[in-house]
Amino acid sequence: MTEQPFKSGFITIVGRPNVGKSTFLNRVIGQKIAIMSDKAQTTRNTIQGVLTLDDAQIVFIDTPGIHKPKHKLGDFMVKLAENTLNEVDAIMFMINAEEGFGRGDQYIINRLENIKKPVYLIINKIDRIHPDKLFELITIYKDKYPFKEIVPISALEGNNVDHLLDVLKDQLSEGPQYYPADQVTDHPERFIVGELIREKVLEQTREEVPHSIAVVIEDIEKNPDEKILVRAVIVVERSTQKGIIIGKQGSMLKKIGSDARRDIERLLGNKVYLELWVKVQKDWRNNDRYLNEFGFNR
Ligand code: GDP
Ligand code: K
Ligand code: MG
Repeated sequence: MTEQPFKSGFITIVGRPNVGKSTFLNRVIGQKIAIMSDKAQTTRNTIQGVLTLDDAQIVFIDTPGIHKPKHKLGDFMVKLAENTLNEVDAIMFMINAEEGFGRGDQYIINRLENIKKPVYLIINKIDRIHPDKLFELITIYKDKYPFKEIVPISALEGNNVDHLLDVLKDQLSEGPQYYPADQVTDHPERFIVGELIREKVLEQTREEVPHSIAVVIEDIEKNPDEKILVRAVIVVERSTQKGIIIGKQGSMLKKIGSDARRDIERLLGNKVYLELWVKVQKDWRNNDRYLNEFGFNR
């Protein structure tokens, strides 16, 4: 019997906001490394999720959704997504089975025109549709781009995800194990802690607030045999937003804090004392200095 060579490679996941990119990543990695919500622009930086199998290692890159940018932060996010396309071994273009082909998809397909990497069309959320609709979608999308393969899945419920992993694995060539088997993400703990807090703010707020916030982790203090102290600042653009996030007699901030603390404790495997502040920083999304300070490096 000849032994199969170890395979590895980088695969990026692109698609309109809310199609389920982060949900997929968390499912295959088996741990919450990318935050999810029903709001667009939840994912702002690229997140690498590392899946190590017996015979292969796949590094997934979860990108902020590709869409027409409206402000500097949006511009940064779109560039980030586009830049990864030429540097990976394969591309997963994920769509939401509940939605038809739209301008957002055309925009992404235009971006894919000059890319020489294999592109897989992933039709997600099949748990929400009738099989007839699936057939219809496949017919429409087949004409739009020479996809290497079309794979329907449910990232939420797990349908067909193992099959997709087999398909992707076949695509990879022989390569080294880039990351140790127990490492699931390239992001530092501090980043994920900030994201977990941002997720709770997104869950609690409506309309313009979600997109106007940044979370800055000022300190993570670990002392043996004690609770880990996490000090974080939620940055908003206007004082009205500060009021919303704090809530009546601090009720909303308290809820955000206790929900986030639970997730952070799971991540760090220790009891946590979370200190949360809210600060107004006018128009930070259009200010290069603040973008840098909040971790959106160009
Ligand atoms: P992203 O913006 O593409 O990263 O999308 P998210 O992963 O944040 O998911 C957006 C929303 O879609 C969340 O509310 C998810 O729970 C939901 N979602 C993701 N995948 C599925 C799926 O396969 N089926 C259903 N029913 N919902 C899903
Ligand atoms: K989202
Ligand atoms: Mg996401």
